[in-house]
Parts: sequence; structure tokens; C-alpha cells
Amino acid sequence: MKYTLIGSLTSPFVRRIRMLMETIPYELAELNIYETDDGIKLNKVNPINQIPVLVMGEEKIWDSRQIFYYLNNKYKFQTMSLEDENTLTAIEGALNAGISLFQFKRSGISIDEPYMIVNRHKDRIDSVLDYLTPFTQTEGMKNWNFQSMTLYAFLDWGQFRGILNLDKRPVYQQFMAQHANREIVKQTSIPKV
Ligand SMILES: N[C@@H](CCC(=O)N[C@@H](CS)C(=O)NCC(=O)O)C(=O)O
Repeated sequence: MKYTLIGSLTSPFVRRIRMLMETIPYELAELNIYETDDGIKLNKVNPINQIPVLVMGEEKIWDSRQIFYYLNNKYKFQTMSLEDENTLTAIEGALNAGISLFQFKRSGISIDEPYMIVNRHKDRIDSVLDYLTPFTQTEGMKNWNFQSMTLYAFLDWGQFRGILNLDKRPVYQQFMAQHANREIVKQTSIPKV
């Protein structure tokens, strides 16, 4: 099967799929949706206009969690308990909140003002980080699976975009340090320019 992954080098949703596909050959079709008109091109392959998109011949998958289920079913990376599904949903909730905050910033809307929507997103991120601290301290530290890939992609991107400050969250700093030297983490690192 020939895979093309449409995505950017900064997107955390794309990065978790690149990490998942460490041992699967694919071509990365790079887009820059925020700084160029690549979003217009993306519309033609994904009406939701979001990345990643996995293309397999005529078939496409428009959502990173769907891509995970498809590939996991085929390559049997890991089993998923209900608890694992909830962990993934929690991290994605925080990640979506972070992306909204980033989009506010890019739209010139201050995220330092006490707007209700801004506070909802910030509170969600804090709530998820509080909830996931025991997971991060134990399983997250030990296992490199789709949950930890997603968490790593979120934390790294959140700091890169100035959305997250982990100074008061040593467990998350340890988690980052624990996985930072993995080859795939280094290969998919966010370009700093
Ligand atoms: N549920 C989607 C979310 C993907 C997503 O939010 N991607 C961001 C980039 S990190 C995006 O394409 N944003 C552009 C937009 O929403 O306009 C998934 O898991 O694939």
C-alpha cells in the first residue's frame, strides 16, 4: 500500500501520525495552512480543511484518530482499553483547546484577557493536565504508544507556540525528557524557524 500523508511540520496532530508511522514507508506532502494559500488546495482533498489527511490511492482519511484506528487495525501496534480511549480523548481535548488559543492569538485576539471562551480553553488544558498527572508519571513514562505520542506532540507544540508553560509541572518535564531522545521524536522535531 502506498501512503501519502498530507500535513505540516508543525502540526501536533500530524506529528503523532508521523511518530506512529515510524516503521511504515510513506510520502509526506507538506502544506503550510496558516501562512500560505495551501488551505485552498487542502479543501479539495478534505472539506473540513484540516490536517492530517492520509491518502491511499483513491481513498482518504480526514482525521488523525481515524488514521490511527485504520493503521492500528492493519499493523496491530497496540490494544486499546476504554481507559486508553479516555486518555486519548482527554489529551485531544487539551490539544484542541490549545489549537483554538493559538488561532485566537494568530487572529489578534488576546489570550491574556478574561474572555469566557479563552478561560474555558485554558481551564480545559489545566483540568486535563491535572487529571493525567498520575498517568504521565507511570504508564506515560514507561510506554511509547499512541497515547504517549499524542501527549508528547501536544506538550512540545504547546510550548513552541507559547500556549503551555510547564515550569510548575515537573512530571510533564520529566515525561518530555524521558522520550526526547527517541529517534522518531528527533526526526519529527518542530522546525525552529
Ligand atoms: N480532529 C482533527 C483535528 C486536526 C486539526 O485540528 N488540525 C489543525 C492543525 S494542527 C488544522 O488543520 N487546523 C486548520 C484549521 O482548523 O483551520 C484530527 O485529529 O485530525
